[in-house]
Amino acid sequence: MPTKAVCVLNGEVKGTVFFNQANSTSPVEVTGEITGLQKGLHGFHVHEFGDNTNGCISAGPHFNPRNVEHGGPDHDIRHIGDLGNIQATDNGVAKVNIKDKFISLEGENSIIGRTVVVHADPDDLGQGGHELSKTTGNAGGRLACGVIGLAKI
Ligand SMILES: [Cu+2]
Ligand SMILES: [Zn+2]
Repeated sequence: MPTKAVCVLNGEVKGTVFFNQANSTSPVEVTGEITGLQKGLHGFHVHEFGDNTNGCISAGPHFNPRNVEHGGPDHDIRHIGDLGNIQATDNGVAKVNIKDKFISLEGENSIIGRTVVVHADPDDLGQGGHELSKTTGNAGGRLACGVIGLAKI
């Protein structure tokens, strides 16, 4: 049974992201568009809590049920929520087109009810040598966020 989810991002930038998983062991396809960004790379993560009471900061740290260091989406050692970067073009639009094997829409790695955050700066994928590289990728402020919810199939 496929599962679908959606996240509407609000803040200094805006966007909508869709999640689609064909079955519980399939990768999750993440698609969508974010607008109003500065040109370049922006960290793009699933954070632990579906809580926006004090803005995006209430979403807490990266979703990390395995309790390991931050990494890039292609790394074996990474937070479940580490989806890497999205890239905005000259017009400030970033198209999202990710296929990820770590996140899920069900089970222990489920991202339903958690928060997508788009950051001001690039995620260094754990390799920047900054004191924050191994926890956040040093991706800077939280430009927009939204809670991931189930969508109609
Ligand atoms: Cu983040
Ligand atoms: Zn992380």
